[in-house]
Amino acid sequence: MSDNENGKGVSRRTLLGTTAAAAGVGLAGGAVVTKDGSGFVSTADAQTKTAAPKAPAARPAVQKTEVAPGELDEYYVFFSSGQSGEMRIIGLPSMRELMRVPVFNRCSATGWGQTNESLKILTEGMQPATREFLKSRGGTFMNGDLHHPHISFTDGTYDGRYAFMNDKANSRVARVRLDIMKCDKIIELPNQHTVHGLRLQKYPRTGYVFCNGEDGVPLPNDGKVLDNPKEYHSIFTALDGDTMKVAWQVMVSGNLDNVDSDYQGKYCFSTCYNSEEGVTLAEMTASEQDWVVIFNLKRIEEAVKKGDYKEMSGVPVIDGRKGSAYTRYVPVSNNPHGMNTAPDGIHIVAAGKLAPTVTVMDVRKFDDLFDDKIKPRDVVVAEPELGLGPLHTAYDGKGNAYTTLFLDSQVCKWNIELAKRAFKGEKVDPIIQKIDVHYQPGHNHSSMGQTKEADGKWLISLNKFSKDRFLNVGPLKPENDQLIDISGDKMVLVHDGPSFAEPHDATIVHRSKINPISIFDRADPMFADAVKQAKADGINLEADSKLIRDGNKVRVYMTATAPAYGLEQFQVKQGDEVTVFITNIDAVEDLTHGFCIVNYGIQMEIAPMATASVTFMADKPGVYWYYCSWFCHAMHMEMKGRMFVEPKSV
Ligand code: RUQ
Ligand code: CUA
Ligand code: CA
Repeated sequence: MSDNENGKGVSRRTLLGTTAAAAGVGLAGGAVVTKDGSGFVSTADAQTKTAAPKAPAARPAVQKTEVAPGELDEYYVFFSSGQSGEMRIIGLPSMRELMRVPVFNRCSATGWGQTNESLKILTEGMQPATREFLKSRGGTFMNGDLHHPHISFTDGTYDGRYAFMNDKANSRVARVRLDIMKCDKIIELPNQHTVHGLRLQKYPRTGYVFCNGEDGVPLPNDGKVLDNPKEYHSIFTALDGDTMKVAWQVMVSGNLDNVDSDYQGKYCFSTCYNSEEGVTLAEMTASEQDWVVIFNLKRIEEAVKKGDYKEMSGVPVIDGRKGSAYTRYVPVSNNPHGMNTAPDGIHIVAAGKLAPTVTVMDVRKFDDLFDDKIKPRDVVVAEPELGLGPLHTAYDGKGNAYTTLFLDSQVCKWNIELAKRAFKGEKVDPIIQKIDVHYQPGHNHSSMGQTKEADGKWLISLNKFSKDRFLNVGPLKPENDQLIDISGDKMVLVHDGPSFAEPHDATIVHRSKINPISIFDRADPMFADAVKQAKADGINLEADSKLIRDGNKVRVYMTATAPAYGLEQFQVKQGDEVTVFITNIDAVEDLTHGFCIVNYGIQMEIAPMATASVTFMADKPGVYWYYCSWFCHAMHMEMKGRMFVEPKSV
């Protein structure tokens, strides 16, 4: 058991030489002080706090994380990977990494970003100007910044259909099919410059995918405007999760950071840290207060129906700036960050970031707010002071909330009812416990905690720094995703989990909700184009291995069944455009084949009963071996063949 878990009132603050009342947040280049002005914390101070390395000792609580060989985890965790651009699947409580699903990145193992199937997904939802921009740059973005993966809902809980996620880097939203754990749709959001916060409609179902536009730019962004802040706009988007098309957008005042939605299907709400509409750090932190924007879904849908919008880039954009009937702006302390709905269906919490407080609102009051029966601040029912740098809040379904404190490197457990009573003036302390985490936590997540089925068993804290917690691997260190047992009265830290850049967010889903298949259905839309082309060429993908020449286009069809390809060689001409279609006809669980052409930069995965295809120019003459790159058989090394590219003129 950690000897410093009872962080409340001890060591940390003494170390920092400050108190819970101190509201200063250290930022590179100087400290920012909030209105009470009492506390400066330099980044250097905050980041030199490291614990002395401890020798492993017998700790019974840790055994709860042990998943014995051959046993399965109880939960799936869908992890983002930030600037790595992929989605990761981790098992909980073991914290073992189970899978990486390429989404906004390129993947050498699967051929994501190279196969025709993936290129279609990566390019079909692009804006025309982006398609043009990328023409001379390989046709797709090479990078992405995946922050927020969230699972589709039906009636307030996960339905196991899809995961949706954002790409902050290139303003895209992706969908992963959870039956096959592959991305099937990507859309670039028009009129938005970055998409940050992403959450889903919880009721009656998803439904909408809510996407926050973080940065404002001139609209249209055509180089005519630089210094007129009035023409800079941030845009909120509601996507239709079934069609992956924009349903509508809302132009807001300020910017948008994180978002969440209610359990009634009536509202969603976003934090804004740049109500100042500034373009520099000093400008963005100048005000004492920013706000939470509340979106009234019904009113917005009616506005779209009756045409109260401007069409921009082919989608309806509603004016939801301050004073609009479609939104309300609730003032909160400067530069809020996380926005998290409690599983009680009533409370939502905006985290203060630059303020030591979080703001609790009651969604039942929003109808009156929109009818102007109450003032914006009247929806606030508590504002407990928790510590320095509150970023995100998770819940246990038993009335308690768990807020990460970035600067304090702690998770604070507090009680919502107690916070409400304290807000009314009663002398009660809503804080139940603080636990040290290592170090500087961003998001945290509880098991099923973002659904009405929150079960109060586990909490993970996604810490941005690991410092001394792992063997040193050089200047670039892993992050540390820590597992905390929250099933008892006290939080107990039970596991350190190093992870590569940069899990921002995660969703913990009970395994009963997720039911992936093991062998592809031949009717799967993932390879429908290949099936169509084969049919046109008179090819039966599951039986035929054959080359079809069509002018200088060559289509090579072959089966793969361990340990042989249907063709041990094929011959093309220099200058041909070659498409290779491989069909894995091994209907055997876990028997994946690969296809790699040596010195041609070609590599892809072909899962059981799937077809995958890749197109390339055969512009280098010679003999090129192709081989199976996924270990499939005792004779896997021998699963190969030769491509002969005949020179143009000999
Ligand atoms: S954000 S560390 Cu990109 Cu989810 Cu808060
Ligand atoms: Cu087929 Cu290895
Ligand atoms: Ca601000």
